[in-house]
Amino acid sequence: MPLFMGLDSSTQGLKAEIIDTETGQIIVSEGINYGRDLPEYNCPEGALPNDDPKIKHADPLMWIAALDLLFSRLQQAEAPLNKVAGISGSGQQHGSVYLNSQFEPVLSSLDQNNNLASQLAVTLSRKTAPIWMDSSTGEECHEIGEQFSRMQSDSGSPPIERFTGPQIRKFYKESPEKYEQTSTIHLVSSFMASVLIGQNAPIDYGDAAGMNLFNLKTLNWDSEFAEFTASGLLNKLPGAAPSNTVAGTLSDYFTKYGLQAGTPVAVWSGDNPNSLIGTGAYEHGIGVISLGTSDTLFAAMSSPVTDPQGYGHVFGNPAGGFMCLICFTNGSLARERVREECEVDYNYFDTQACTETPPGNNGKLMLPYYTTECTPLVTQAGVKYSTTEDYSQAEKIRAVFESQALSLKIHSGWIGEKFIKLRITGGASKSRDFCQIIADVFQTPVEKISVTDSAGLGAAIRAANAVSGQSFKELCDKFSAAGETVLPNSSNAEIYAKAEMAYCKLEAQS
Ligand code: XUL
Repeated sequence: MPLFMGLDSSTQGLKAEIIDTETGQIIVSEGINYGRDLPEYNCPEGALPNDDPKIKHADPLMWIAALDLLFSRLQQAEAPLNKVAGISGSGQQHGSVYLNSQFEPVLSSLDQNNNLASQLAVTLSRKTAPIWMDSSTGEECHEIGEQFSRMQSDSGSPPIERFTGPQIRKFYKESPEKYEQTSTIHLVSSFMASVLIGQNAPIDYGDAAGMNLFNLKTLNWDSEFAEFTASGLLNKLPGAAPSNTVAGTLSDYFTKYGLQAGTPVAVWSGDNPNSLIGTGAYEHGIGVISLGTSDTLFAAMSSPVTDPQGYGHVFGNPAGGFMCLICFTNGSLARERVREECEVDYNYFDTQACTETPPGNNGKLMLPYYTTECTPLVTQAGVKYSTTEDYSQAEKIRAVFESQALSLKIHSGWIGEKFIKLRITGGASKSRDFCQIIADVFQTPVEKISVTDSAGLGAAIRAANAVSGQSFKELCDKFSAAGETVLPNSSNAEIYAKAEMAYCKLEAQS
């Protein structure tokens, strides 16, 4: 029974997926929620409270306390941990952990009678870790952008507030002494992998590309970017490695949960690169739309083209080559606000509203900026409508669906490829009407996939690939098969081509 484990250290919690690659079954799926299970860390939604809404940090000790808790729960539930033949993981992207010279010595002599958080507390040179939701580095992005006109073409993205480089520069400027005391700066992914293997683990190309420090042309750290970001930074970064690298073997500490010491641990990656694998979209031609708190669109790329507007990003594809990612902050956040404003239940919202309104919504669109938006960049929240006429409940609901679908289409145009199909995942994919609107706007078939944790599944598949050499095709055919397909209605093509132009105009006016 060849079992592999994928861990998913996300904003809200830590999950584990154990897959059996012979039967094609996910045999264990278990999770910890930080707010519910670890309230003492004061990060109910994944971030510590802060008076400045732009600052979003988390306690990195909470992430490793979750490892202890999750493994002990799995052990209690008699999960076959002793049969796990390989482990990998997924981390929320961009977040960074700052460690002093004690990190590796403490890791190599962990005491099984004590927990991870209390033993590793002394190894933090910065008590908190900025996460991807932080947008407080506008000044640093400006400075980096002024210095390097090649940042986007070489790193895959212009300087971005939540990316690790600008975050490190802010720390270096504000706390130079603590920066000096820092020996190693890890991403969430490489930090968690290091704890598992008892020594510093490398950062994979997928997650490295979300730092404004990695050069996609050389597939290594860019020494000029690093030195300008913070003096001496190159010496504080772990190595960068392909995503199928085995980073090391499981530390003896984890045998207390019934895991086997010496189990190979493949390098971890970011949640979006892992999801590319977990949704079976590792080859180009398939676009994935993941409908979550924020919505993302990602796809494997044949060559690393960049977005002229600077909203889209290029990361490493764990299966080799590159992937693009576009993140829309107002995802289910906006849909949920519209549902609440309309005072309707999910049944009406997901299945009825669109039957009462025609495709194109008689020209009624909206810019759904319930919060600030990263695609396009909108720094002041505020919803705008395309007409001053009243919107009925049903019209408002269709307006949010159609506007989000149009924005996904418009802001993915730079990728320059027509997708053969789209795969759709996440909570709102259960709305058949939203899937139909997306299929019609893109004029592309939309396949629903039922994977609940595509990042965790992708990590388990990567572990199997790295450790046992099974191909992504073989693994994804077993685990990421599509469910229902929603076909585009060609008679709506013209309506949405016109709506696309109207939406572009509305966006340009705002
Ligand atoms: C991508 C991004 C988010 C996080 C969520 O650039 O910031 O999707 O990875 O964990």
